[in-house]
Amino acid sequence: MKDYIDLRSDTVTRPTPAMRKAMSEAEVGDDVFGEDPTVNALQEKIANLLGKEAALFVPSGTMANQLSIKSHTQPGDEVIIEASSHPYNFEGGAGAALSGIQFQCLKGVRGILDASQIEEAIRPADHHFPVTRLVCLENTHNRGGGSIYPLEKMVEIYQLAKSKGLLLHLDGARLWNASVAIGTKPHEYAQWADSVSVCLSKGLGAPIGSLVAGSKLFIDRVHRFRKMFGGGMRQVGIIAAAGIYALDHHLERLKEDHQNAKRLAVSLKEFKGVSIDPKHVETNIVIFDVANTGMRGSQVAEAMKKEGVLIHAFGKTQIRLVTHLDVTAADIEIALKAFEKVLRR
Ligand code: TLP
Repeated sequence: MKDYIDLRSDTVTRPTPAMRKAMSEAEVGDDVFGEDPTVNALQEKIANLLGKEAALFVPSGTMANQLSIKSHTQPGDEVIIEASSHPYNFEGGAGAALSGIQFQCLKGVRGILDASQIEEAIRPADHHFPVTRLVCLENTHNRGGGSIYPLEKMVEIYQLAKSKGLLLHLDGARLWNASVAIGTKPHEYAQWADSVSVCLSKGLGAPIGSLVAGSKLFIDRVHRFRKMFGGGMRQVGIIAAAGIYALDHHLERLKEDHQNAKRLAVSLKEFKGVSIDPKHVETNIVIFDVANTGMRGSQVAEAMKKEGVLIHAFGKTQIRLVTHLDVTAADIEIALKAFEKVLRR
C-alpha cells in the first residue's frame, strides 16, 4: 500500500527491483578518463537514438541545458526562448550566471513558437544590439501542459535558424513522451536541432541522469565545460545502467501515462469550476485552473494531501498533475475520487 499517490512530477519515481539489479551488476570505470564501459554504452545508445555523432552523460536536465547554452554562446549573446520555458524560469538564472547570456522571451501557444515570431525577434547586425546566437525550444513543453511541438514547426524554425546563422538547442527532457505519443522516432525530431538534451529521470523512471547530444566537436566543448561546472563523475556506470534499463524497458509504456493523463483531464472537466480542455492534454502532464471553484490551488493541494494524493499548485489557481511509472490506472481512479470529495465540497 502506497503512502501517497504522487502526481507532483514524473521525477518522483523510484527505481524498480529489476532496475536496481541492473545497477548493481553494472561494469564500471573512471568516467572522467572516459573509461566507464556502461556510461560509454549509454552515450552511444543515446547518440544513435537521436541520430547525433556523440552524446555526454550529465547529472541533470538543468546541467544538460546550461552546458548546451554555454557551449553555443559567448557572454553578451542573446538567446531566443519561450517565456514559460524551463531554462528561462526554473534553472536558477543559470543562463545569466554561468554563460553571461541574456534571454529574449517570446510568448508561445502552450509553449509552442512560430518561425515568424522568431524571425521578428532576431536582432539586426547593428552594434547597439546583442548578437542573437541561439534559439531554445522545449519538447514536450512542461508549462505548456506537456504540449508536443508539431514536427513541421520544428523544421521551419530550424530552417529559419540556419538561414540566419543561428544555432538551435532542444530541451528534450520529455522528448520521449512526444515521440511515443505521435509515433515519431526521437531522431526525427533531433535532426532539426544542433543540440538536444534528454532526461532519464522523468517518465523513464531512472533515479538520475541526463544527456546532451550533438556533433563530436560540440560534445567535446560540452565535455570541457562539464568538468568546469563540476559535473565530471567517476564510477557512474552504476547510474548509467539504470538509464540503459529505462530506455530498454520503460519507453513504450509511456503510452499508459498518456492514457492516465487523458483520463484525469476528461474527468476533471466534469467538475464544476474546473477549467481544462482535455484535447490539450497530449502527453503525461495535466494543467488546469480552479479559479471558478472559489478555492486557491494551494488549498486544493492541501485538501488532496489529506486524501492521500500529492499534487502541485502553482500561481494562485493553477494545478499541475503528472502521470508516471509509479501511478497505475487504479491510482488514477482513487485520485479522481479524492478530487470529487475536495472540489465538490
Ligand atoms: N522539471 C521538473 C521541475 O524542475 C519543474 C518537473 O517537475 O517538471 N527541462 C524540462 C522541460 C523540465 O521539465 C525539467 C525538470 C528540466 C529541464 C530540468 O531537469 P532536472 O530536474 O534534471 O535538472
